[in-house]
Amino acid sequence: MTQKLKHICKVFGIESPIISIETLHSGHINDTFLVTHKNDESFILQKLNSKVFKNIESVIFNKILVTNVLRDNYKKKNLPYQAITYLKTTQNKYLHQEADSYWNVMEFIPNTKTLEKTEIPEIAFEAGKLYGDFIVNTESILPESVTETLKNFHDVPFRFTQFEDALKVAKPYRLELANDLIAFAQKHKQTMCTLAYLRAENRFPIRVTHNDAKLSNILFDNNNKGKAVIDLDTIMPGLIHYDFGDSVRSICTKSTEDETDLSKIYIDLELYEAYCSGFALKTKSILKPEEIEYLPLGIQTIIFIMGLRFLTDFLNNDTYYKTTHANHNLDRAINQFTLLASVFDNLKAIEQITKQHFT
Ligand code: GN1
Ligand code: MG
Repeated sequence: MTQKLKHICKVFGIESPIISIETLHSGHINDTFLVTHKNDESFILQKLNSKVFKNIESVIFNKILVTNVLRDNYKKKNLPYQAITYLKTTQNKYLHQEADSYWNVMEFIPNTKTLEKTEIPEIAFEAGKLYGDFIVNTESILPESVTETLKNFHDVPFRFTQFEDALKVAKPYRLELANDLIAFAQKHKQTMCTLAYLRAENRFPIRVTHNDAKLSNILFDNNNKGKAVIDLDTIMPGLIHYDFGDSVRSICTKSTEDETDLSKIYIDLELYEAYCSGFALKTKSILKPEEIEYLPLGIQTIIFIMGLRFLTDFLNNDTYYKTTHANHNLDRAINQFTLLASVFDNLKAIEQITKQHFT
């Protein structure tokens, strides 16, 4: 493998001496490697999953378009962030295809780190500002100029159909294990379809959105200041609610998606207050009242979608997400539905905090 990876590096103009190539294990879909080069210069090598992303050219186009705009805006407005720099191959392309593998390479931003979870409100506040500024600074891009590379990605009716198809073919022992989760999904289906119906009625502006706006997709510097938004593979036209909600589901709980001790999985209102105030600070002036009104439903809907997708993959014998142990997807679905139940229990407080920061 290392020889193969070194060859890909060469295609992107990264010559010897390469000091090390290390696999990064955080993603559920693509394969990612950290390449350490001479002079402390490092790169991120990414092999895109072509089973998931059928239109990889457009994925790359979306990423380049957005990073270029972010870079210009950060500079123009003197914002303390950095945009990702993608490398070109010796053939002047951002994407390299070899057999059925697709590769792209980014510069690694030195002195930065990612976090899987946090207990620190200042970090949640920073994350809110960074993702808020992402939305504000991509506003100048026409949403139509960005391709919807994964159709209906955050659409509950679509995800529910996939779930129902999985129910029909699932093995009996999997159905049995997932019994309570299946009932939970069916019980909440109707409410969780609300945003999709409102979107179909054109009730919200369509924006350029990140669509995987979780904590681990932020680079923080050594002082815990937000430095860069990463993982731009799912940039598409979308609703602000899902980016906001995805951040809340990953930032405003002290546990990760893989936590199995259910007593540790709950929405932390102090972290929510901090995240919300950072996000509101940046976006308040551009958001429409109907967008603000439905932010709390955005939180619920995206957590529901994640739980449902993990559950569906479990019923389909774990073919979509990478897993490390039997029932991993089931555990993740339990985790997400537990978090959602906590959001339901704290909804009044969440609505109040949201209102307070956005008005
Ligand atoms: C996947 O691979 P990663 O971690 O960037 C998934 C997201 C989910 C996430 C769950 C293309 O993202 O939708 O939120 O796992 N991406 C795709 O953490 O399905
Ligand atoms: Mg992602």
